[in-house]
Amino acid sequence: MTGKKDSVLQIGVVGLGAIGREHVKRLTERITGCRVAAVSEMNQEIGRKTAEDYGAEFYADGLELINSPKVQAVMVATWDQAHAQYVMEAVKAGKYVFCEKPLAVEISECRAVVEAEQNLGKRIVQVGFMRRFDPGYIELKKTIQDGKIGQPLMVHCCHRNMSHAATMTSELSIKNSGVHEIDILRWLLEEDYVHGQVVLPRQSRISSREGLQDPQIVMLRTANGICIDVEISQSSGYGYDVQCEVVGDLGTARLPDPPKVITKTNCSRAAAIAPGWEDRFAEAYNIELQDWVDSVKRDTVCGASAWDGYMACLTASILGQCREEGGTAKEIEMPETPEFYK
Ligand code: ISE
Repeated sequence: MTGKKDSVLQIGVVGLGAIGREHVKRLTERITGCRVAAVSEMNQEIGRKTAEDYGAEFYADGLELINSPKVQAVMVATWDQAHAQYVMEAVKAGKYVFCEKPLAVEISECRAVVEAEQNLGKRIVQVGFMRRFDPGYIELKKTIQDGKIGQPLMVHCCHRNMSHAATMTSELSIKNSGVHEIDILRWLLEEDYVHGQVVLPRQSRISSREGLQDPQIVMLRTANGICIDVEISQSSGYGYDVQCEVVGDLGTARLPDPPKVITKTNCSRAAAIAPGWEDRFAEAYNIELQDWVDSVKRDTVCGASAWDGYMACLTASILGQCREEGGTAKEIEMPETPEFYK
């Protein structure tokens, strides 16, 4: 892509579920310097309709889309289980690829992606951990790095979804939702994890169904001994709520709650809470995708790398084993980051 700064980046999007459709809209209406040239979707009716609405070409086969000469960069937004095969194809084709989180659901798939990228000799994979672009998390990281709260000792977090899809399981609750926490806290603290554990509270009656333990509490310890607890819930019932408080030896720092108008009426005080991640992290997605497009046009990548995706999947998988074994604590052995990803 060198020397293409002023051209229009031709993007092919594979997968048009909730996030895929959001990205097509955002890339078309909000992000500058690019266009959605092609889309692919298993549900051909949705695929063809989206292609028509956005003046893109429809491909029934995602692999064919990736290899089309009309596509310069690829976005993978399929269901999680299919991410790895499309990312691998894009790497094989030597095309920049933005993969929605998680990079893959299996550790072996993540390992294959980082190996393929290293063999190619150039970083072209970005994983869509959009929280890294959220102004609140960026400010929180700066606060910690400026030393305002001293040395971080503990982090208390919660990740509450208002409700969940019928396909949600105990495993996905960590691999699909919890994976955001795993990535953002590793980024925030700039430390790898050495230890993990899962604690299972009483089951919520709202999300009571076979195969879904909800909520779950994930505990992590970093290399320097910072202790993290994260409540992951798929059914808060009241809204989408993401909280993070870092406790240092000199003070605490808390992720801002997105500012909403506060009303005071009838002896009560109220402010709206976002119903879902689409609203809560809208700004983060805007910044993330604009950055991706601009970076690709400069022939480089930004944001979370395939290595970060691999480390998140590794941690989530070990936590999954902890839960399956009734919550036992486990060591997390994270390999050293290769030079290529530093
Ligand atoms: C969903 O897939 C997302 O990525 C959201 O950001 C996250 O908050 C939610 O829990 C996931 O299910």
